[in-house]
Amino acid sequence: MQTSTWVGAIVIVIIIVGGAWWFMSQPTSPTPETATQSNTSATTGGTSDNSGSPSGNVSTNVSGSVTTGAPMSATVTYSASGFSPATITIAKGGTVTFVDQAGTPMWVASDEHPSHTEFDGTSRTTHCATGYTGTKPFDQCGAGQSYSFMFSKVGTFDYHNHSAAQYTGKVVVQ
Ligand SMILES: [Cu+2]
Repeated sequence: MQTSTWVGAIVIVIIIVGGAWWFMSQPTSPTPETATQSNTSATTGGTSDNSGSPSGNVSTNVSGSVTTGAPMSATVTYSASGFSPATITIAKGGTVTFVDQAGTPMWVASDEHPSHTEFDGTSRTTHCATGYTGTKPFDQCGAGQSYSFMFSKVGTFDYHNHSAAQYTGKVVVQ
């Protein structure tokens, strides 16, 4: 009984393996058609994906912002290669935080170097003076690890590192 059971099992395995081999080898000629069909459907799928992705981007933009699409806060890092990103866009009323990761002095200040008058017309010697009571300047007025400034007016504002003025950047306020 055991021997006939083993024989039966072996026969079944042979049938399965043989059937599998036949099944695997059989579609060899129909495969190109299948591949062509799947390519066509893949292209169709890609087209529908493309038409679908813009709406996905739109919904991302809508959910990511309320008015202009620019964020209310952003971070710029200062490294050995300078400010990154070199141009940052922020919404009016938003705050940009500059972080020194270079290990060398960072003094963020509005152009032009060395007067720093471009942002609001006041010079560094005026708006960095002790006891200055005017509008808060876009000027760190000294080197530091981190500097945050809230941009309350729309425009494009160039800045530099006053401690190493060859390193520059730009804040776009929308
Ligand atoms: Cu300067």
